[in-house]
Amino acid sequence: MNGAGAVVRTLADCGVTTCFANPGTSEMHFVAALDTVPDVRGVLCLFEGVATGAADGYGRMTGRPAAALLHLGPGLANGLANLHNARRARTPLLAIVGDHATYHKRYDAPLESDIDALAWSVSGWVRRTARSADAGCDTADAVAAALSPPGQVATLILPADAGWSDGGEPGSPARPRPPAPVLDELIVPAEAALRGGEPTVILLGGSALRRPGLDAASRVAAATGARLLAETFPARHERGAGVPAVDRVAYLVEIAASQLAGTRHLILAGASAPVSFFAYPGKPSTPVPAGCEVHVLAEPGDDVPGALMTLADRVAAGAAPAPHQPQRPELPDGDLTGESAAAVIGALLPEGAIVCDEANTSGLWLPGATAGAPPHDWLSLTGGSIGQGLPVATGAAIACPDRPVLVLEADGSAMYTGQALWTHAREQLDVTTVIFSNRAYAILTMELERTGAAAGPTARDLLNLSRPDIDFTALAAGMGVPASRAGTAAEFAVQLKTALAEPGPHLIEAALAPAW
Ligand SMILES: Cc1ncc(C[n+]2csc(CCOP(=O)(O)OP(=O)(O)O)c2C)c(N)n1
Repeated sequence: MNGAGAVVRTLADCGVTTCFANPGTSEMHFVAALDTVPDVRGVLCLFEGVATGAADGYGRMTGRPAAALLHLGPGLANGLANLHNARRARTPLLAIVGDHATYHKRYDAPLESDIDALAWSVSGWVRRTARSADAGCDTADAVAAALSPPGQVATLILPADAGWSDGGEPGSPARPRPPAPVLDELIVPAEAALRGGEPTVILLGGSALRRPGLDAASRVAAATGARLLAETFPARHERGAGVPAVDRVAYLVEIAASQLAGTRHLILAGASAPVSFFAYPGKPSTPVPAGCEVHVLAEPGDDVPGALMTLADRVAAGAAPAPHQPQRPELPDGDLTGESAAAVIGALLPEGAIVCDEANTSGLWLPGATAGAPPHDWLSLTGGSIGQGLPVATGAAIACPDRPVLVLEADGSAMYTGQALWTHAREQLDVTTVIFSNRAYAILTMELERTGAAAGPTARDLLNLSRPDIDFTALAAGMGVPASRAGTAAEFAVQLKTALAEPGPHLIEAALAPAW
């Protein structure tokens, strides 16, 4: 067995059964090894940002890493933005980056670059395999590192000769470390704050936003009067009818500050204390009010649901969680706007849907319109690096082939990694993509005002996506995804119903009336 064979065999043995790939010459032996290990499914992605975003979506939905196969430094660099989002999501993810053969590096061939430096910018673990005999063990270590709680990007750099040389041996899967149990020292201050009767908010993040954590937090809220909030951009949030509802901390720091106004105790459960996304002249960097005491109940790598359950048993012994009641909006009529589109989505969202939300300004009405829809998962733009929605949906659909995936995608963001549609078609993934076509970088028009920048017509033209208008139905059709355009709320409802009813990928361009 050569080193590449040992890597792929070890991946399969460790349960890494999907590899989102955009390979090159230095990865040819890895690619060849996929033929000998059918347990690992290779999925071709036509841009590295699709491969890394897909691995993020897969990891968020399974809790296990997928591999992203990338070509030297430039391939890794192309994938970095979505690795950044995966790092912020704390997703277990294994990046495998091919490199030149060890003896070839000193020639400084054109693709030579500092892969390690790029890798460390997003990874919690990086290793360069020295020789074929180490390839299997290094792979097993990489998988264990990716799974280290709460999850992280692990990058394995694989020189071509370590891949093609004989002497490879599969590595033994390592048992991942479990999340750390939460100590009494952390529970006691949170309990005291909750018993003190002062205004208290519990901020939920990471694994707290799954059913067991939500139920426990809801019990605490019911018994103590504490309010619950969720981090602004959760990696995966279970919500809908029957699940306790939790609003998210708002993106705009002024609104976040009003959500937290008067709070005397902020208890962090798997979340970091909230901060403003950006600094603005004259505005605070954090919405946490002065004088508010911040208590860390559980860090993201801890047993966060366990901590919440312990807390609930202490302060809410008799209390039951408060599930959100089933409730859907009426199907609207009239213009297609962000608001009416949200009502259509809320009315039609199927049970068990995985929603990949990169709707940006068009998504303002979505949380309210979908709160009482049948239970679903909501995946958001964790790191603020746009171009994640379509790739994340790719990985989520491969991870959960029996669940419908709905991508809610703003037009500007769609143009970063639109190649994902080709993979949706090739793999016949059950992904419905809605493009919110407002023909603008609308949020930046707002940010222009907020930053106080003096904007003229040249500045505004850089935030405008018309001239020409982008024809998303043509782009989708060109990549093999059936597509339609909706110009009214009623058209959108008919098209969404059809797309959700038929298996396989679909795209609907929601041509919105201009909002600004
Ligand atoms: C990788 C990356 N590049 C650039 C940006 C800056 N940026 C933030 S929002 C945005 C435009 C968003 O436009 P669109 O996706 O159409 O959503 P809209 O604001 O119109 O709702 C840009 C370019 C970013 N966040 N990430």
